[in-house]
Amino acid sequence: MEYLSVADARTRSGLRLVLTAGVPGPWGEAAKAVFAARNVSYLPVEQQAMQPNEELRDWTGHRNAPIACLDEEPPLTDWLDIVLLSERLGSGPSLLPDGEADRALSLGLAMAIAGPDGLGWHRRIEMTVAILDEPETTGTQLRAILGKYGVRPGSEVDSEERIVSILLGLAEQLERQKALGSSYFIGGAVTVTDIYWACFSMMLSPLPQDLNPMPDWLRPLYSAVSEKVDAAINPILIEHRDRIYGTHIAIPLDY
Ligand SMILES: N[C@@H](CCC(=O)N[C@@H](CS)C(=O)NCC(=O)O)C(=O)O
Repeated sequence: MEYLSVADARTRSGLRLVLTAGVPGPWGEAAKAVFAARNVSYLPVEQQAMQPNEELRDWTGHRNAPIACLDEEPPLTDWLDIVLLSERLGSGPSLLPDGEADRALSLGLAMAIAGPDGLGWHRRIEMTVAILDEPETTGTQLRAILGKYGVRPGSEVDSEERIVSILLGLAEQLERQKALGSSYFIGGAVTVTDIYWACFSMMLSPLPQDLNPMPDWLRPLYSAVSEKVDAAINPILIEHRDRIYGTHIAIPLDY
């Protein structure tokens, strides 16, 4: 993907979406998929993973990704704000169910996937906690960044339990839907929940290299899951995400 530099992006108007260049950051991939499904176009802007990104901070007040910057409006970093922006700007079928209870269920499950204390949050802890043991990270900026992501010695113990619980809950919901004749998380059509699960599943069981061309160092990190987590990846979850990528998200991934 071609990215604008922050300096160039600042001179442009319209929607600019800051994304971590070169890796499939799950929050960024989900934002891209949601905007695409809602026919919202944007200019991609480069963020560098785990770096200070000072120019970006100067522009938006934030250093990580994704960040959605629409004209002079305040930059949006939260997954929910990005989803609601796609609803506001986009066209075609909504990615949120009609009824309030179904809408709450859809957003609640997406929060379990992408929100604080959710699947992505805890999976990141599992993947990065070992960095704390590397002597060169002592006192560095990287250590400070990890601290903001809740990465502390021993924090991975709770993470495994939380990841398993979320995976079991997601699989239960798909089983319930299957019994009703639907292959989507809620109702009979694609919602943000389907898209967020598909994108975040890359952190546990990535699509093959030809569809998700990750750098060599990243694939083993994303793929290595504990036995307990592996046992909680019900095949219905993988069948679902393959179907969602096959139908609702552009592949091969381009980042
Ligand atoms: N602000 C986002 C979470 C964003 C996030 O955690 N981004 C991470 C993963 S894509 C990131 O930018 N990591 C690289 C970095 O921190 O430089 C939300 O609340 O939904």
